Amino acid sequence: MATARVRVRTTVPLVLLLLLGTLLFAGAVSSSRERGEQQREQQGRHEWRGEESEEREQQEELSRRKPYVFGRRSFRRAARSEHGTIRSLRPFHEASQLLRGIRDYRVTVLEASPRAFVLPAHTDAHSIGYVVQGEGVVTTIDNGERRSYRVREGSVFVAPAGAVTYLANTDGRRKLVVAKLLHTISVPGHYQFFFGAGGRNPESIVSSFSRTVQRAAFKTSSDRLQKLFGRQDKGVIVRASEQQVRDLQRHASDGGQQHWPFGESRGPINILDQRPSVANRHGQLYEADARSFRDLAEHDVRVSLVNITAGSMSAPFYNTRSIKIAYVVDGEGHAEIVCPHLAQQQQHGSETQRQRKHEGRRRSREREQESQEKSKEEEQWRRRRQEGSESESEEEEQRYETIRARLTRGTVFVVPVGHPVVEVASRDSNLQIVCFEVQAQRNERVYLAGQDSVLKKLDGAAKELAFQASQREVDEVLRAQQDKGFLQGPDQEERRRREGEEERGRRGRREEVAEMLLRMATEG
Ligand SMILES: [Cu+2]
Repeated sequence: MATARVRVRTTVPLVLLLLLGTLLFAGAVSSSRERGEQQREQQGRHEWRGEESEEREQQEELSRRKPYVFGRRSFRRAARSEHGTIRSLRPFHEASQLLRGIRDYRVTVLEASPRAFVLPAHTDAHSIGYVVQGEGVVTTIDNGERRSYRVREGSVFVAPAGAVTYLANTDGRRKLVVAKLLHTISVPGHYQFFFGAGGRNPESIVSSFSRTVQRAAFKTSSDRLQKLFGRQDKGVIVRASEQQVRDLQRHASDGGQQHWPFGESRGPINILDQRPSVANRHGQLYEADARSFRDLAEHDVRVSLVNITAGSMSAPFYNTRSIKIAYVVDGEGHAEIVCPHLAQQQQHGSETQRQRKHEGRRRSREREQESQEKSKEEEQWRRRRQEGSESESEEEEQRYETIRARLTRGTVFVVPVGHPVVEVASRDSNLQIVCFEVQAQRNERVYLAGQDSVLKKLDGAAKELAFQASQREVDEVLRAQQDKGFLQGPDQEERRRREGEEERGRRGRREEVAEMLLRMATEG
């Protein structure tokens, strides 16, 4: 437990910075990303790129099998300069139909080099940032007021749509990494960056007006305007001098959520400074929502950090209302997500195959016809499902498919409403995940195992009927697990036995801890 804590503390400032950087970066990146996408589209029209389409097919196949899991390769670069990148996950609803419910949200990650500065911009989306690593200063101009805040690993900050925002990595040696959730409010699932201050790269929105309008608006000659808005060409992320970083820091505060709800307080909070809402030797859960963090109130989003001790796991649970969008901050492990949709799709798939056989081979016709057929099949299938219980149909059993996702730093996974999930840390490292839960209000985490398992709360008779077993038998099983929230992981038991059997010369737990601490210290 001590190890877990230490690890979290060291990673959190970094995380905050990262988040911030990401937030800023994401804005900047987006516009160039969209441009890149357009270019790619145009290229595609001119030349056939076999490799790309193969890769796309592979990705599509993967997203069919694991629609809730996105590896590092699922990100596109939205902006890049010598001093940092902004990467962006493509819109969820484009990745899978099953993710339509979060089509308004996007995930971006900003990585800013030491002393990098992300240019001032506004976006047509709200953004909620979590600093994964490093430290920096975030500034927003909102309602005519400029506010600057210091952020570090664990900081959560909100930049409302339209507010001019900029960010600097204030550390001279470490990267700043920020993971951001963007809430799009204009074009669902798409966001754009708008640079006012700037020059040629990124292009300034100001210099995009006609010359005559610019002259009239600024009451200045075209020459002087061109000089001012035609110079900067180093991209969205540039490098600041030490002096400039000091200047940016001068008016920055730490954010003052400690007065909430008694006074007006704004600015980021550090989630790792909060008391964990669940904590034991197997893990801790830190949370920020509208109650603890005013800025989140209007977004209906909860941000949490889960730290699972090496070899431990979260208790299986589901969310009653929230859709969880998770980003792996550090460590390794895996998640299991139980999904009825995929099982239904599979049944559907085998059903239509059978149907095709009966219908004979009419398959080599034109595409259009094929898709018409498909939708006909789909409709037949749907109708049959609706009739379901009346006609004896073989496919009416409720079944689930388990999606197993390998988790490493940078993996994103989504857990839809009601879907049970478990997260397991590898034996070698703590697993840290930042979660953005949308539709947070009145959401409840319901545990399926552990001391506060919902199954324990069933009526005695309901237990007997549901399990076809005596109440005592049922209770015996349900009471065996005494921990709650975080539990011992699947491998630990076995490992402990093995450790006991093996000789003393072997690496002990204590040495592992020391090694981990050392790694933490040197990684920074
Ligand atoms: Cu599902």
